Formats: sequence, structure tokens, C-alpha cells
Amino acid sequence: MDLTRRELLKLFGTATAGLAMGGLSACDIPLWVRDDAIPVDSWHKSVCRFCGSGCGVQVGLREGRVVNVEGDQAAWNRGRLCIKGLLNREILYVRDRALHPMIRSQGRLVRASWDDAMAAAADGFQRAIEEEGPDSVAYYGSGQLFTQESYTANKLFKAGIGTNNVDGNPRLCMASAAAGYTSVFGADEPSGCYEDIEHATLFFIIGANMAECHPVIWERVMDRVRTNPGTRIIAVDPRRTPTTRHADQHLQLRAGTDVALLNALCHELIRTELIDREFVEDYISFRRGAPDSAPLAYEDFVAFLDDYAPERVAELCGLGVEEIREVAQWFGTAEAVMSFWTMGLNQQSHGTAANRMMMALHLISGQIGRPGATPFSLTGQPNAGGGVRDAGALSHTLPAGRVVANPEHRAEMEEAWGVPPGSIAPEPGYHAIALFEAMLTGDVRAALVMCTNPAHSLPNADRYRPGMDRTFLVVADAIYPSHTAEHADVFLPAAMWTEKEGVFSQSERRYHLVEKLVEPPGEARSDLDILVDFADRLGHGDLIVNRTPETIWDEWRRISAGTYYDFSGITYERLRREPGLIWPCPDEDHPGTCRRYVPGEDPLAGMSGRADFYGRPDGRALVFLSDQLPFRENTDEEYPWILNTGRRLEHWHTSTITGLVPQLAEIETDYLEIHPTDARRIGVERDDPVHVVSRRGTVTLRARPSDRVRPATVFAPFHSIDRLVNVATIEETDPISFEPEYKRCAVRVERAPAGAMS
Ligand SMILES: Nc1nc2c(c(=O)[nH]1)N[C@H]1C(S)=C(S)[C@@H](COP(=O)(O)OP(=O)(O)OC[C@H]3O[C@@H](n4cnc5c(=O)[nH]c(N)nc54)[C@H](O)[C@@H]3O)O[C@H]1N2
Ligand SMILES: Nc1nc2c(c(=O)[nH]1)N[C@H]1C(S)=C(S)[C@@H](COP(=O)(O)OP(=O)(O)OC[C@H]3O[C@@H](n4cnc5c(=O)[nH]c(N)nc54)[C@H](O)[C@@H]3O)O[C@H]1N2
Ligand code: SF4
Ligand SMILES: [Mo]
Repeated sequence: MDLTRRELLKLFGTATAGLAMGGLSACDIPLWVRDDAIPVDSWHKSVCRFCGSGCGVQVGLREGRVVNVEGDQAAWNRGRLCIKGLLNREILYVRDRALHPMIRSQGRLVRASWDDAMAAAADGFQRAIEEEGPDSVAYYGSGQLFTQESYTANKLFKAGIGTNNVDGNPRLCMASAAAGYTSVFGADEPSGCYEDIEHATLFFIIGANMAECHPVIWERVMDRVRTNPGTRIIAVDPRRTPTTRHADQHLQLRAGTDVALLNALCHELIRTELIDREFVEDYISFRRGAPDSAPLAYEDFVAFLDDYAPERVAELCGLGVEEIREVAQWFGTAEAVMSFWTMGLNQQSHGTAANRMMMALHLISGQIGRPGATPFSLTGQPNAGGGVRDAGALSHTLPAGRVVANPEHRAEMEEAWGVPPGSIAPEPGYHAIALFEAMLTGDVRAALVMCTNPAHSLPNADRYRPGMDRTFLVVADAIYPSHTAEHADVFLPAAMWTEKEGVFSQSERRYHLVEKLVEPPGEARSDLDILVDFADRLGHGDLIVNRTPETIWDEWRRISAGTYYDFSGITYERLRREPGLIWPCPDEDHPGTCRRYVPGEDPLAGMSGRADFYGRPDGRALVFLSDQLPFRENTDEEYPWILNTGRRLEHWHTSTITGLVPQLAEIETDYLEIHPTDARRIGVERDDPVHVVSRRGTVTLRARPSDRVRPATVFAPFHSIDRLVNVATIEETDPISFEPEYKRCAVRVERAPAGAMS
């Protein structure tokens, strides 16, 4: 299954004799530095198209085309890239780039002019708005759009059209992290930065497969471990992965029991007096439920944790009492702990609670605000942070930490956007799952889907297809066809990556610029151009006063001034010059802030003490008493196993892009990791077809007997276009963040007839 270095080189063929790789010694994931064999005319600074690590790249052009990409030595990644980063050079030129607008006519999408397509799109929206009001339309966006694009869509829908039905794929991804940070610190986004890696003595990695999903950050962790031998890694994941392989201690817990485990670790830290009492007294308050609920005392927290003593939860978690105790001991005695987590925590029905507990673990042990000590949630997409979380492009949020439900926040944004008081509706709109439910019922009649492929990526995906058919759907995508385009009434071809210009933000709050370097293919246009045109046609042209990436950035920069998200010092001119800047950055001479909330380091914090959690009225962070919730879907005789889903290194999500890159197309996505004893029990061997059956649907995959998974659990990546794993996953969500539980549902696995995969 794992590609070896030799296999990868073979994929690149003889043309890549000059391919240089690094970083293989400790980690088995190849890192690509550059391909010297390809001549270029000029090099240009940019950012990788793919993950939220946000690697800086240099893009090599020849005759108006991107021909080579290498890691930017001046950026945080110091010249390193993973295989997807290197293959940025291929992505603009894949087969199936969308070239022309299309309109559905007699059941088929047929080529149309831009003018006709945009007129049809506006007409469909206008009709729904006139007949059923603004809440009958919606925008479903993406953490892969530029900030200027998400910001403009948000403004158009919330302040122009007057609906808060603005959501997107970050709901499927970072919503639990955002809810966690916002409730604990009163402001979103991690407080630390990548540089903390060089100071940490313990890495606590939970629900994240960094070696495959954030490979270049992972390599920096490996560097730290290699150069500082005492540094240890704890990994918490129900699966064995290329990440857990390097852990000094791997807690292979039962899926979905993280809150119980994290509570047990807190219990153990308190029992062994490894907490920071002074920090607890000076900087923490305790709550149960909402942030504005009645304050509780430290003693309440201690009493609450009684139920979570290691000996009480070990069985539930499928772990040994001593393992839990040892991990707590390591955590409590380490000089500096840096924790990383991603979807293994966020995509759970207790995702927000798990995020809060990760922050609690750091807060009670004082592992925050010092170099190397930080609870750091990794962002998945290249701009879910800046474009969607910071810019408030979710159904309940407004820019720079404001929320729809707060009348003062609405008034501030109405003033900033120059619209009459009352323009922004007072109720949050539909979150992602509710939005697609509303398409099923007909409550949402028209929707714009931009830079995301929900018919593939939503949980219980087939459930939502009839709703997408029923809805007047406008789809803007760089690739055609796709599962979502099948439901489009109007299809708009989009420019991508360096065919357009805008700002991305990476996991460490670093904003950086992607400049336009080449022309888009065919008639494709940037998403920003599409949005501006759409606004004009809907009669909201006056609202979109700024219409270029640079002027929109300046507008958004001004709106951020004086907020907890202040990046007003990050000018375009600086972005052009520097490999990104980390906010807060309140003036043009400010170098950016690595560690937030730290007096003397964060310009927004007070000047004394160990921390100033200024997002909260009293400057104290909150520790929540969070119970382990019951599972949403239990196993039973009919569905006895747990299905876990996720990613592999070489592919990106719905593989519309990576599936077309020749070097990656052969790397398979349609397999099921199944424990060897389970495979024997149902009589299947490697490559035999199996049906994975849930209460919602069946997907047929190739069996991969492997002890990577625990018995009675199976794992499949969700990349395959032909074999949609999401027909089986469950649409249940976390009660606070409304993020779906992709990581856990009940299934049975059956041997399928030979030929079932053909
Ligand atoms: N190669 C590649 N990299 C990517 C992406 C990609 O598509 N391909 N996508 C990007 C995006 S948008 C995202 S969100 C990130 C996702 O990055 P990750 O979250 O690291 O990736 P996943 O594979 O979704 O899940 C991570 C791990 O969670 C574990 N897990 C499952 N259930 C549980 C549980 O109950 N508890 C715990 N503790 N762990 C559990 C899984 O076994 C899996 O190993 O990756 C980003 N990077
Ligand atoms: N089973 C399962 N399902 C999951 C997850 C999981 O772990 N398990 N993870 C969830 C998570 S964390 C995420 S982030 C989502 C991702 O789910 P999606 O967002 O649906 O997946 P992508 O393939 O990234 O979709 C991006 C689309 O935008 C197109 N595109 C690329 N660049 C551009 C551009 O510049 N403009 C436009 N208009 N289009 C462009 C691509 O061709 C592609 O169709 O999946 C979620 N679904
Ligand atoms: S780690 Fe992420 S940002 Fe860096 S090269 Fe790989 S995909 Fe791109
Ligand atoms: Mo994601």
C-alpha cells in the first residue's frame, strides 16, 4: 500500500533524473525539493494549492505556462514540499479542465456564452427571492477560495441579498476547532506557530495523520526529534498510520472515546499534582455548558473528573490504565508540550468538547504561551482559516470574530459595509447539513456552489442528490465533470491557483499572496470575477465597491483594524515581498506575532503577567466540564463494525484534481483497510471485492487486510470518484459546531461476488 521511494521515482519516469528528495531518513514519506531537469524562464513566489500547511513555493514559468514548482527556501518550509506540492506544476493542465459555461437544457448541460449563463444564474436567484424571500437562496463555499472571494460572497449574500444562508466545506472540517477556540479564548484560531516545533520537548498528536496530511509540518517535527533526542511523540489514533509509527507511545483507542481519554489525562495530572496551580488561579475560569453559564470553581472540575479516573474509562477507551497514566506523566513533566489535532477530533459528534478538552489539558498544566507549549489545531484547507473563519463566512458568523446573533456586531458590519440598519438578518442561516436538508424540502430553492464538490464530500451523500436536483443549482468549478456538476442548472468554469490572484492563510495564522502568473484555459474566469458579475446582475453592484483582489484586501484589512483579528499592517506591498505574515499585525512596521496572548509578544495583550486572554471579558480562558457523549450510532448484530474514513498522502479530497494528475492517477483510492482476523472471518483476501453496508448505503471496495486497523473497525479514504464512501457515512453532527461525524458509523462488511469492482 505504501509507496516506496523507488515506486514513486518510477512513477515519474526517466524524465525526472534530476528529481531531488530529502527527509526520508526518519519518516517514510518522501519530500520533494525540486526537479532540476525542467528548464524555466523565470521563477515567481507563490503558495501551494493544496493543504493548510501552506508551503511557500517558487513557480517556474516558460512561454506563459507553469512548467516547474519547487519549495521556497525563504518560506517557513525551507524549500521542502510533499509530492502534491511538487505536482502543482501539473494541475493547471490536467484533462477535464472546465473551459466553457453551460446551461441545462432538456436535461443536458449545453455550452452557453458567459452572458447567457450569468443571466440564467441571476434569473434563477431573482425568481426565488421575489417569490419566497431572500432565505430561499444560499451560498455554499469553500476553504479553498481566496480570502477576497469568500469575503465578497459573504458580503453579497448577508448584506446585499439579506440572507445568512452562507456556509461551506469548512463546516465539514474546522467548525469544531473554531467552536473550541472561540468558546475557550473568546477568539478563533490557534495561539502558537510552527516555530514552536523547535522548542517542544513532547508532541501530543491526536486524531491527526500528519505524515500524510500535513507532511511538511510533520517533517519539521521529525527534524526536532532527530536533533533533540529527548523529544518524544505521543500519538492517539484508533489506526496505525505513518504518523503513529514514529510515536514513542501510541494510544490506539476505540474510536470516538477521546473526551473520556482527555478527561482521564486531566484527572491524572491533578491526582499526581502535575498541574500549574498558579496559572489555574490567575488565568482560568470554569464552566459547564455555554461560555456565559454560571462560573464554577476549580473544585467542581476536580469533582467532575472523578467519573473519568483512568481505571473507570480504560475499558471504554480500549486502553490500559497504565498506558493512560504514563501518557499523563509524560505530559505533566515535559518542559514544553505542543499538541496537534485535526479531523480525528473535529469530525466526531463530540468534536467541540474534544477541542475544548485539548485546550483544557494545556491550560491546567500551564502548557501555553511559552515557546513550544501550545494547543495547535491544524487547518485542513489552504484558506479555511483566513477566508472563512476570520472573514466570518459561515451561517452564524460575521467578519473578525463577530456573530450574526449579536445586534451590535450586525450594526458594526452594516456600517462598515455601508448598508442600512437592519440589512443583515438577525438569525443565523443554515449550516451545511441543514442547508442540504432545506434543498430536499424545497425551503432553499436556488444555491451557488463554489469550489467544492458536495455531492461527493457530504456525509450520506446520496440522500442529498434529489434535493440538489430540485434546487436551481449554480456550480462554479475548475474541473468538469464532477458529481456535483451532475446536478447543476448552470455550470461556470473557474480559473484556479496561479490563474488568478488572492490571499491564502495557513494553519499558523500566516497570510500570504498567490499572484496571477498565467492565463486560465478556455473561457474560465476567476471566482471573484464571477461573484462581482453576479452581484451586478442581482442589483447589488453598489455594495461591491471594491472589485479587485488588492482593493478588496485593503477593505477587509481596514475592517480587521481594532479587532482581535487585527492584520491591518499586512499590506499588499508587504505580501508581495515577504513569504507571508502572521497576525495580529496592527501596523505596517509590525513583524507579525508568533505567540498570541503573551505579554510583550502579542501587541494586543497587556504588558504584564504570563498571559492575557483578551478575547474574554475578564482576560481568563475557560475550561469546560465536558462529558463523553454517547455514540450517535451504535454497532449491533446487523452492523457490527465501525467505519472510519479519511485521507492518503497522494490524493486531495474528491480527487477531481489529483485523480487527473498522471503521476497520481494510478495511486489507488478504492480500498478498505480491514483487520486480518476479520478478513479471514468473512473469507476475503487482498484485492477481493467487499461490500461495506451501512444503514444508509453500500459501497464496494477492494479488501486490504492490514493490522493498521483495530479488529471490528475498517478504514477507507474518501477520495474515490467511482466508489463513494460517503454513501455509507452518517449525517449526524456535533450539537455545537454542527460538524458531521465522518469518523464513526456502524457498518457490516460482506464478501462481494468476483467482478463486483468491474
Ligand atoms: N494528502 C492529503 N492531505 C490533506 C488533505 C487531503 O485530502 N489529502 N486534506 C486536507 C484537509 S481539508 C484536512 S481537513 C486535513 C485532515 O487531516 P487529518 O485529520 O490528519 O486526516 P484524516 O485522514 O481525515 O484523519 C486523521 C486521523 O483521524 C483518525 N481518527 C479517526 N477516528 C478517530 C477517533 O475517534 N479519535 C482519534 N483520536 N482519531 C481518530 C483516523 O484514523 C486518521 O488517521 O488534511 C489536509 N491535508
Ligand atoms: N468520508 C469523508 N468525507 C469527508 C471528509 C472525511 O474525512 N471523510 N472530510 C471533509 C472535509 S475535512 C473536507 S475539507 C471536505 C472537502 O470536500 P470538497 O470541498 O467537496 O472537496 P474538494 O475535492 O476539495 O472540492 C473542491 C472542488 O473545487 C474545484 N476547484 C479547485 N480549485 C478551484 C477554484 O479555484 N475555483 C473553483 N470554483 N473550483 C475549484 C475542484 O475541482 C473540486 O471539485 O470533505 C469532507 N468530506
Ligand atoms: S504539505 Fe501541504 S502545502 Fe506543503 S506541499 Fe504538501 S500539500 Fe502543499
Ligand atoms: Mo478539511
